[in-house]
Amino acid sequence: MNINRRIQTLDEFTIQQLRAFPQATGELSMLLRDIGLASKRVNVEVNKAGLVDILGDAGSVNVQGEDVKKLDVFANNQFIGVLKHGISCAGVGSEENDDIVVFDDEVSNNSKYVMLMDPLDGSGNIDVNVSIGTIFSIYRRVSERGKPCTIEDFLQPGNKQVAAGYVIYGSSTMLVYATKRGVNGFTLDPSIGEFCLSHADIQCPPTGKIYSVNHGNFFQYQDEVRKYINGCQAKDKNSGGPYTQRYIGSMVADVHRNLMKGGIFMYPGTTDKPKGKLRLLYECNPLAFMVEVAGGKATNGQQRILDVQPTELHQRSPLFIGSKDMMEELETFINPS
Ligand code: AHM
Repeated sequence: MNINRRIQTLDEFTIQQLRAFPQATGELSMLLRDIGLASKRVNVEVNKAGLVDILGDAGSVNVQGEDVKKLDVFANNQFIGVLKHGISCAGVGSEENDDIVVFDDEVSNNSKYVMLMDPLDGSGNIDVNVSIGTIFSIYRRVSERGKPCTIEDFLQPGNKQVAAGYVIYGSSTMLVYATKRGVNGFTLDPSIGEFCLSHADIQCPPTGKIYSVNHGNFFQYQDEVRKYINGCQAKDKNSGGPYTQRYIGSMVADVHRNLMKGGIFMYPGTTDKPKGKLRLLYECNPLAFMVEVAGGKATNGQQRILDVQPTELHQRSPLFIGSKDMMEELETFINPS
């Protein structure tokens, strides 16, 4: 082993970042540490999912009307449990809970932040050994400190996010998070149980060769979106088409790949579901924040995702997200000026 090799753990990194802000209290570092801890617990269960009776449906339906998988429930409980017993989070909004979960105790009421999350995104893929993820979004609360947090703390536009990130449980487990200062990725080293900085200052390539969309819905998309998709398949594209189609069905994995390699991900509205499937607060906003910090773009087809004023905890939104040049090309189809 080369003992001179510099390995920086997630905790070391966040504390180092903190030193740039002498007035900072360290609460954000502690919150990220708690997220790392909860995700390590989830990771253990994801890795042994084939061995224990934790695969499959929990037998209930969540607020979105979708079957809840057992690992969804487990992940939700782990994150809420760890955050409730930490000192940085006043409450959580989760895909798995109808209402916000308010940690009404003395320590939590004095906490600075609230968190929104999809504890296990891509849960349809759990049973078949395909990458899944956790998505999180952190806001500074707007309600009075010392009192329980309120729904207003959660219904803030994405441009108010303090930090956002995801954990991807894939061929390796990675935690990637962004603040306005940058996007950094940490790979879990299972031998020491620590997330170690592996992808510093991630930049989304301005263009790429990959487009990600559910082609099964093609005839339900609006004409402009269909024309853009046809363009992605055309050989004579100025930008060197045809593009390659990749769609995992786990948005974290699709967006992570496009963030690293360049590409565009789309979940447009359909004739049946004009607002699409994805949730603004804990799926679209955190990924939009990360991709923008990395140099990319994200819209709902009409407006920058991060500028949408939320009205409901579980509201849905169409999403177009990815490399800057590819997004600008898309905009010439769906939003011509
Ligand atoms: P989930 O929260 O139930 O897992 O749904 C979200 C997932 C995204 O990760 C993915 O991009 C999308 O649903 C896939 O949906 P579809 O099968 O309609 O293409």
